[in-house]
Amino acid sequence: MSEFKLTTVEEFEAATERLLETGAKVGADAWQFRVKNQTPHCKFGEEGVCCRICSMGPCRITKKAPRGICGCDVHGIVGRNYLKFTAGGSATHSDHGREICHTLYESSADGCYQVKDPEKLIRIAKEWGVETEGKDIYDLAHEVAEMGLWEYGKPFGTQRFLKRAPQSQQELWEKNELAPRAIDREVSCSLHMAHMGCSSLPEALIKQSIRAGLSDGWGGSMMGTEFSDVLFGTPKPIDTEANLGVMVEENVNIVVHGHDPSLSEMVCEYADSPEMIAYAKEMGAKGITVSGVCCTSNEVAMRRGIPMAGNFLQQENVVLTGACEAIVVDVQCIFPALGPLSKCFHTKFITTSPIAQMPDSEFIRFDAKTADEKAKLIVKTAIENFKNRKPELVHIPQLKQKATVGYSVEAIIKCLDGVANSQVDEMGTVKPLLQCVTSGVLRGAVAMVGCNNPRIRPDLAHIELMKKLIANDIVIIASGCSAQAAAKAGLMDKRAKDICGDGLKRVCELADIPPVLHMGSCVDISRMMILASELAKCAGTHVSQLPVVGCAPEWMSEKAVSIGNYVIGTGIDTFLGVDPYVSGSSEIAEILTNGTREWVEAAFTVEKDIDKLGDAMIARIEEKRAALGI
Ligand code: NFS
Ligand code: SF4
Repeated sequence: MSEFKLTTVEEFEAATERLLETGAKVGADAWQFRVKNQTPHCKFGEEGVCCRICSMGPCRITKKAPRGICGCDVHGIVGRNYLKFTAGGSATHSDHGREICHTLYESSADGCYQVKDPEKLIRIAKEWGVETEGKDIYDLAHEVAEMGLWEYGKPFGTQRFLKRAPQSQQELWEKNELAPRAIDREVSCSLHMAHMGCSSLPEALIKQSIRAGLSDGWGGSMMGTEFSDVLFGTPKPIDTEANLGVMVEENVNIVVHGHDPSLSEMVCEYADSPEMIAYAKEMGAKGITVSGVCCTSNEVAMRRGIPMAGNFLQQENVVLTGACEAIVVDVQCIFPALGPLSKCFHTKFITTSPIAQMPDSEFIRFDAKTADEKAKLIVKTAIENFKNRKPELVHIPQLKQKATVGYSVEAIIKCLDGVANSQVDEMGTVKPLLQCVTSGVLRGAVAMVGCNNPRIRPDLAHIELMKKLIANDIVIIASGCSAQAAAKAGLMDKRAKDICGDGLKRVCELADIPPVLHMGSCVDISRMMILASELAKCAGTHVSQLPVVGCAPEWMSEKAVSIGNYVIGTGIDTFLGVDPYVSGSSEIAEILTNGTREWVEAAFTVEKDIDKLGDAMIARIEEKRAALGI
């Protein structure tokens, strides 16, 4: 076995520098240059004190001008901006979940999509009170999918999945009017509250932010995750690789980017077909390599072992290799820069969703009914583009690490069974995991999530924090671009156990797992909510009492703020490395970092110094242990 060594951020950066040299040759722009043009950022925007929700403004709050023209003070303005930011994220994640419900509704025995995990479908159907006995699996799929779609617009009641939370959490939600009703209603209601002349009371604005967030985490995102598992299979541990070195120079390289697995699953399926591989050979390539960027990458890595080319701030790099025949995208986190950038190379930038249309792209509209022919067309387009490569521009940085991914809640339960060798029923329980925590072998767990952001040296915060935490016997569950940062560094290689504390190292050895567990894409943070809930139920505590915290050190998107709201809304303290534009209001900042405890027993901590952020998490975990007397 070759010697194991983590890849450093310096090595990532050297690879990027080399790619930017290629970019310079062809006159390509890159985010590194655009950041310079955009700095320093507008202070009013950064503090969240600018309001432009009516045309009497824009109003900017300063010492000399403490109120907008309508009389709104800074706390109302910052709070409204925060609520709208959350609503944007909740709408986005939830609409992704809605698309998955539609895909499930379109599934059939002989159509483009089948049900790959019928047991999970039956489990959800029973949970929702649907009669399953003697029913055709596709009839059941359609019935459950339609029920899922009603969760978006039902006139009465709250989200069905809330019942999965511990009773104490459900009671808090009810008592404080935080239990999310129909998902679309929470998004609309947020926009309504943030309209000119509606809410300007900080408590009301933050409460609604939490409720809109919860409608994402326990509604739209949870359905996105659960029904993706039903359609494409519940993830199980699988080996893959990560970083740009997964692209293969002799092959046709197709990069899938975005979020909805309906597209990428189909593209992978066709790229793997003998017909397409033969066609690629005919066109002069050795084969076809599909790799991924952002959350789409997480989806297909977990279910198929498709390698991960990179995370958010690496999306331009895949084109800069000069070896990318097509970058195929669906929705979210896609740089519009990919249009002009692809024009500097032979790369086809293929957009597929009416929701994400961009200049300088080729639009191949994708939908559930014609998914197979469209996916085939996309793969063919990439293959036929191979001959247009400019060999003098091709350079793939030879950086990659092995990773074991695919730790769904089901998979974690199964792996951990081996550790405490307790008797488990067929579904398994989280008892062994809990025993590891109560005995102190593991001190606790951190959910590391979120993006990259040029405000933070890319990937450094994710990687340094993870190294620090695992050395302190804290297991990491990771998702989204944070998970990819870990994989690129080598932290999802099982051999990374050697840089852990003794307790975590022992657990990794016994359970045969890496210390950083890949739980999926950002909608899969709903898996983390289920895991935390199961642990709390098993321990007979509130979620807020568990030695578990959340962390998004490099977050950037509206979705991330929605996530933050539902993670604290579920009772889990959350640590951020980037301020969510609220520093302009002492009242909003106070509610978010402390006041929310009164409603949900958790709050945010914002700390830009990464080392201090890590210390604060460890201290919080130890505080929780002490309070439980463990
Ligand atoms: Ni999450 Fe996924 Fe990445 Fe951030 Fe974007 S890909 S949904 S938002 S950037 S982690
Ligand atoms: Fe200004 Fe009030 Fe209009 Fe906002 S709502 S732009 S603070 S007048």
